[in-house]
Formats: sequence, C-alpha cells, structure tokens
Amino acid sequence: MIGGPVPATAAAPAGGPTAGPTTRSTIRSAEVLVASPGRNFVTLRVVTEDGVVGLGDATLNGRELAVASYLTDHVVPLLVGRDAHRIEDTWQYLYRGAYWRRGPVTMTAIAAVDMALWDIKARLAGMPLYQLLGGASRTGIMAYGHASGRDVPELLDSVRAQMAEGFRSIRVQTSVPGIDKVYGVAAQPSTSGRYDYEPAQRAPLPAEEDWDPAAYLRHIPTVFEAVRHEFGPALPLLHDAHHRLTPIQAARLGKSLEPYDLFWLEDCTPAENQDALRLVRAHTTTPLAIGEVFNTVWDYQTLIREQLVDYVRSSVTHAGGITALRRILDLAAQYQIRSGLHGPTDVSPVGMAAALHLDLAIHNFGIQEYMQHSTPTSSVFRTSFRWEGGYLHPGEHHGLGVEYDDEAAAHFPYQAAYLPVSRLKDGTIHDW
Ligand code: EZ4
Ligand code: CO
Repeated sequence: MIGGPVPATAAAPAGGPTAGPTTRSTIRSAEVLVASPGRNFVTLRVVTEDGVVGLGDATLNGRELAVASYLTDHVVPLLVGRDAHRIEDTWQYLYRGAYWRRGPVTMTAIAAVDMALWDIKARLAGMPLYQLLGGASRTGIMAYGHASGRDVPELLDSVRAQMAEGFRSIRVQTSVPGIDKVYGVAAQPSTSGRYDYEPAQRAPLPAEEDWDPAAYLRHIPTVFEAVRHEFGPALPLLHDAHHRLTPIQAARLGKSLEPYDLFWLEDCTPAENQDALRLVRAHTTTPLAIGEVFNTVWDYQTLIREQLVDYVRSSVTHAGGITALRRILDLAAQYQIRSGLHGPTDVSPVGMAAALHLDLAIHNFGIQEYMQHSTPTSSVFRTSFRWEGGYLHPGEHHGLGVEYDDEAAAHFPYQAAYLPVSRLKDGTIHDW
C-alpha cells in the first residue's frame, strides 16, 4: 500500500481524530479603547467567556481613528464567538478573508487581534509569552537610546545624558545649519533626563518642516567625527535618514560615514522601492536598517533574498502582529539579517511588550529601539518589563505583562495629532 490511498479504517484512532478533550476558549467580547495619555493610543481588548483578558496595540500614528473604525466596525463583530486559541486561523481569516490585503490600517488592525490572542493564550498557559515562542535565547535585550542636539555641544551633552540613563548604544540626530527643523531633534533639551523628541504634534493640521539634502550630506559626517572624537571608537552609534535620500545620495552618505563605524544607517531611501537598495549596497559597507513603515513580508522580499539590508525595523504593531513578524524574522535569519524592532513612543507599551517577548525568544536578535514612555502613558498601561543596565527584559508576568487602567485612561480623551510634513526650500513637498 506504500504511496497508495489509506483505507478509511486503517489509521484512525478509536473515536476518530476529534476524540479527546478539546481546548477551547470562546471570545465573549472585544472593544477598542482610544486614549491620549501624553499621546494617542488605540488598544484592542479581547475578553473570553471565562473572563481572560488579552490586549493588542492598534496605534497608527496620525491615522489612529481609521484603525479604531476598521476594528470596531469590521473586525470586532467577526471575533465574538470565535475560539481565542485559534490564532493562526484567525490571522488567515482576517488577512485572506478581507480580500483587500496589506496596507498599514489593515495590518495594524490584524496585529492588534494577533497580540491580544497571544496574550490570552499565554495567560491561559500560565507563562510569560516568550516561553510559548520557544523560551529565552538570551538574558537581556540590548536597547538603543536617542540623542539629539541643535548643535554639536548640545548633542554631546545629550549623548552623555543617554549614557547616564544606562544606554550602551545611541542613535545620533542633529540639526543642520540652514534648516530650521530637522527630523529627530527635540525643540528643547530634555529637562527630565528622559529623551523627549515626539514627532507627532497635537494640532488640527500637520506642522511643516524644511529640508535640504545637500546641506544635510555636507554636515552629518562632521557630526559623527565630533561624536567619535569625544566618545572613542567602541560606542555603538546609529543614525536615521528617515527616507529622505535618493539612492546615489544614500550611497554617498553611507560611504562618507564608513570611517565612523556606524551600527546602522536607517531608512536611507524611501522604502517602497526595494531595488534602490541594490545601488546603495554596491557602494558602501555601512550596515543598513529598514522597515518601520513596512507592513508585510512582501515589503522585504527582495531586500532579504538579495541580502541588501542588515536589520529588519518593523514593529509588531504595524507588521501584522507576532505571528507575521516572527515569519519575517525567520526568513531574515536564513540570510544572517537580524532584528532591530521599531520602538518609538507611538508603539504603545502593549506593542513594546510584544516586541520584547519576540526579542528574547528569536535567535537572530540584533538590537531593540527604546524610547521611554511618558508618566501619563505609564499611568494607563501598567507593564512588567524591566530596564536594567542597558538591557530590557519582558518580565515574568503571564501573557504580555501589560494591564490597562480604564479609570486612568478616562482622564485622557483623544486629541487630533499629526506627524509633520516636509518641504524643500522652494516649497516642494518632500519625503518626511
Ligand atoms: O518617525 O515613530 O526610528 N524611528 C522613527 C520614528 C518615526 C515615528 C513615526 O510614527 O523614525 O521617530
Ligand atoms: Co526611523
């Protein structure tokens, strides 16, 4: 009978394949929570019939209410009555079932459901989530902090302040002579010791900033020279070009930064055109990181297969959740590409916790971005994760390790806030 059809009676155990106790946990309700403790956050809360609660981050900076509506109007009604344990089936149901695949709104909504279901599964298992993902591959998660300055002395002070906070790897952003406002530079130096750059501003219209690639390309190497001169060769330094360069400009920047041995150069070109990175890669050995605006594995297909980048920058929140990001990271691992997950303040503490469980479990961990959340944010989201000696750890609470305080959240209603737009000197809209 080898290779032939198996008779119906041959292999089936007594009682058929569905016999035996089944593990089921029916979803009783799901609701979308929108609050603005310091900045806007959208959170999905899923509750099972046994009262087990799972949380998911659905925050899409500057487009928050679109995801809230996608979830409330089109996803919550599909969740009620489903088995919370069936994470894979629910992911496929929402991704394939919608017919309209991909995109940041859809994938952020799916991510929130995925996170909440993993949270529930791990709480029911009585384990921190990283244990279900394979257990710890390391003792702590190396995180990088953010330094910025309106000039070099202010920047050097900011690097010192980050080191005093415990950071052992630091992203460096600076103003550029002749440009009024530049991505990544806080308007005022931090008074709390905490890094306080927040790109989204509460206002009915987006702020406008200016941009000049030539001035930037001239200035940045002099800044890294000053930072290396002050702090020596060993401190890992990162930089974010925030999608603003053409391929040849990015190639030139990567080359001109080679003497300063960057940990990575992030988002050097706009992310849509994966082919652009071939040109950059051919010209520089500066390591490249990309992907905070990507939302599926398809955005990485050429980049990973052709080994055009070194770090995957997605967040759990914007790339379809733990289920989907794990697959991206596993694909990356086959090509020696490592993680560098996005961790700005617009990834909520729920999204951050999900990242930390993944970071601890995967083999190809690289580094984690960490921009500490504000005091109002921490009053709404109670977290179990720890920050010690330059390393993060998700903690040992069951599930993701985050609780949502409804009473605290009630003090912070949604306020419209937008990321800025960027214009060249002649007024032309540019990539922000
Ligand atoms: O501009 O999270 O690397 N970090 C970044 C962030 C992004 C914001 C956008 O919502 O580029 O500061
Ligand atoms: Co970035």
